[in-house]
Amino acid sequence: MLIKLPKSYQLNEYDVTDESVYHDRRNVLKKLGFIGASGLLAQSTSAQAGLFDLFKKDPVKAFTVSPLKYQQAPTTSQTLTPEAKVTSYNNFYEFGAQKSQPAQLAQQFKVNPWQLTISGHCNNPLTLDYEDLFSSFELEERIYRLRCVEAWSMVIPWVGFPLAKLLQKAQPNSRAKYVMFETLYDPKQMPGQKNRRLGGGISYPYVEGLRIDEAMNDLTLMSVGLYGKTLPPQNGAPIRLVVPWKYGFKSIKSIVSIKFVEHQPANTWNLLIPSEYGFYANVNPEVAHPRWSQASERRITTGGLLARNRIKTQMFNGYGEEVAAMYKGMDLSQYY
Ligand SMILES: Nc1nc2c(c(=O)[nH]1)N[C@H]1C(S)=C(S)[C@@H](COP(=O)(O)O)O[C@H]1N2
Ligand SMILES: [Mo]
Repeated sequence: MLIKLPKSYQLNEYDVTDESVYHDRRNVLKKLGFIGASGLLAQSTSAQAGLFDLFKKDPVKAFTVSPLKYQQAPTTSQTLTPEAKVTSYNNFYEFGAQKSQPAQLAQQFKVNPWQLTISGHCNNPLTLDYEDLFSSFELEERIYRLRCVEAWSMVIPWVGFPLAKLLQKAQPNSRAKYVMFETLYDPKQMPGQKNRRLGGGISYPYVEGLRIDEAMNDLTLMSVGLYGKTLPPQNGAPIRLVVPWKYGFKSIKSIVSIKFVEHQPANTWNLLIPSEYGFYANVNPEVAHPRWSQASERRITTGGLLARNRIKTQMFNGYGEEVAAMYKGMDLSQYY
């Protein structure tokens, strides 16, 4: 029996921050004199978002990252989410189901040596070692919005290469209809894989999948870095997927296996709660999650105290021009 206890997913659309932060916030608010002992529940969402800044100081920078050589992205008018937030507010249940846990519990995670295997229905199966991840393909910067199914979002400057380049190298054959991804399984290093409660009740390894055309889309990125440096462990070092038009759970971290398969592969959140999380998981403001609306999101930026960071969610997270054609004729409320 799967235990359905991932905390962040039990909260309503305005309370998407993890519980420990929530309780801290109550205390901070009380100390600052903003509220009486029972006042916070009546306070607005925006107050909660802004106050995140107050007590969430710079994360412990114990993790080692090194600079990368890459082609810079064109400048953007979007406000980037500060690096300190990208690396301290994470979903990586292998290192704990609360947002602050991965940054703390993943610090000793060993990413070198690493092996990423590409196999299945292809003519040229291959294995990339740690160094190959950074040298086999030209690295480029991509500034993408990341929209979590929990209704928060960030704008992140990733560094990586299109997944298509790697897949082409493996030469998939006509039986390759889907691509399956797997995260490292190593309970000695990943405490959430040993402890069911810490790991949010998930059966590990974490797995994900894409249809072959989605995998080949130019937007689909294999990321090896962010903010110009290698990925910190909590963001999925040494290599993770980034699929910007889909909910964040599709963007699987710390990948060891990519496999060409004939049939739609399983994906972790769908396995855990199929009525709430599908295979496609395209960002869609019109299809509500059974327990909260997806019409808007809390954009995590610098946002000062009481700043209003709630914005409208865009279809396909704003990437419709590049991806909508792939879903022509599909009922996206059925294929959520
Ligand atoms: N292996 C693995 N990959 C994962 C997750 C996870 O728990 N385990 N969480 C997913 C979710 S829900 C989100 S929103 C993103 C978060 O990525 P970030 O922490 O780099 O922002 O990673 C995704 N990839
Ligand atoms: Mo997510």
